[in-house]
Amino acid sequence: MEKIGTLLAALLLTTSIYAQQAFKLKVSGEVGTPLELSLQDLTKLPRKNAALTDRDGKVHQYTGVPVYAILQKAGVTLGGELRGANLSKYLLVKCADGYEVLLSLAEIDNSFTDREVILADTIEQQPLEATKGPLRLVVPGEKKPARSCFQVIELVVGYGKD
Ligand SMILES: Nc1nc2c(c(=O)[nH]1)N[C@H]1C(S)=C(S)[C@@H](COP(=O)(O)O)O[C@H]1N2
Ligand SMILES: [Mo]
Repeated sequence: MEKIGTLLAALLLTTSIYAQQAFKLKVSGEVGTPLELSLQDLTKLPRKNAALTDRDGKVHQYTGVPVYAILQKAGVTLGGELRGANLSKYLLVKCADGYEVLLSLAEIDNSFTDREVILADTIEQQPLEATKGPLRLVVPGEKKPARSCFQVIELVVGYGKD
């Protein structure tokens, strides 16, 4: 019985390691270069902290990669290029359960705001639990955590102009 338990634990561990290795974050839409980033790829980008207040008012510390840095890597019109018609572009963040949230590009551009929106992979210095990970969008400075969507799988840049 004990052996079966050990085998099962080993199997679960292998499966979760495999899932982590197989994971790819897609970056698509109005981008210069569409990307499929592994968690390993994300380790090469800068890291930032962001605080998120949960539904019970408790503050949690997350760390991860600024969304700005990921979009910059994909050649999205940010910084000096985020003006004129480009201001009607948006970021749609898609999650494994079908949940989707939208931000305007200006909300994540550090030439517009000091608020650092990140794709987090740790909470309180620990990896996110499987039901929330491997990546969670953390939108700090909001009254509720509804836009901080978990199990993010894709970033889609769109054009909202009529
Ligand atoms: N993928 C995904 N992310 C989501 C949601 C969801 O249904 N799916 N719900 C949101 C809402 S409405 C809230 S209040 C918070 C809850 O986060 P928590 O379960 O970590 O407290 O997650 C947000 N992120
Ligand atoms: Mo919510």
